[in-house]
Amino acid sequence: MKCRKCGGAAVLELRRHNAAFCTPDFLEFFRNQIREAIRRWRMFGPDEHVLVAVSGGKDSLALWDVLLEEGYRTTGLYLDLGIFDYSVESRAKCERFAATRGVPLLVRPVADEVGAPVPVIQRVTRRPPCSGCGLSKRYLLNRVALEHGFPVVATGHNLDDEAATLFGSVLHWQTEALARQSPALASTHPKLVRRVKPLYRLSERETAAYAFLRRIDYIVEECPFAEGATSIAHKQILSRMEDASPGAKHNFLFGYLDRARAAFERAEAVELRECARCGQVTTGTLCAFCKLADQVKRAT
Ligand code: Q46
Ligand code: ZN
Repeated sequence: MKCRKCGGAAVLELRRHNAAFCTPDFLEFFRNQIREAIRRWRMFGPDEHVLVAVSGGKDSLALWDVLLEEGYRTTGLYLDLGIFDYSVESRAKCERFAATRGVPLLVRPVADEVGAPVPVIQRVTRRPPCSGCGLSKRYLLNRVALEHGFPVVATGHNLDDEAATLFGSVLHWQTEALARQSPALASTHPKLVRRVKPLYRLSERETAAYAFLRRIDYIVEECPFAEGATSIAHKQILSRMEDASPGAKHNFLFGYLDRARAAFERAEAVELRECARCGQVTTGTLCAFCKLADQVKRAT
């Protein structure tokens, strides 16, 4: 196997690109995909201070690594979900990453904000753990960014994540979710911070290879609640399709972004208000986060 760029010995084959790369050329390919994502979706400019949401996993730390290498001004944000050893270890990975590179990291425990950690939220709400967890993460990312005056939040969602989310939304024809599915969500309200996903062009396998080749120390174990989550089942289905037909995930996601998304966006324009309690953006009177915190308070 030879590197497509230099003809040297390749370390990684990328079937969907019909290419193989040596280590330096793969790293360059990876950074180029991120540059292209940032450019094409005008995610942020060189002078903007980017808040990078990090979980301690390969994707978000690889993203942070590339943004630092590219010279962006960044601060990490770790939301401590309180999920047993998984949270203890993943927090330690983020703290070590930030310390060795001398970059700032904000840490916010979800329990301080909602009133209880994710496992207790799950018991109280009797809903899948990812439901309260995902809601809290989305809400806190935005609020912390606003509080600190960051113009943009970057998350480590990759091509596999985005294709799986799209697949789930299509299966149930969740038109609101389809309208919001994008590598870059503009700020449509003064209290909504722009949200971007610079890894959306890169697969999970590619981010794993990047993290390995760059010797990034990340948490390999998944969140214990990930097992059995529907998003994992969707990822497995898409991976089977990818094996049979390399490029299937890419075509599914990119075809949607290029040809279908605009129609959903037009159809789902909603009126935004501010939550009567916390002032964050919502479509109702009280936001979903404040309702969740009320439910936790009543039960604990
Ligand atoms: S952390 Fe939270 Fe994920 Fe764990 S509980 Fe589900 S949403 S799986 S990315
Ligand atoms: Zn609220």
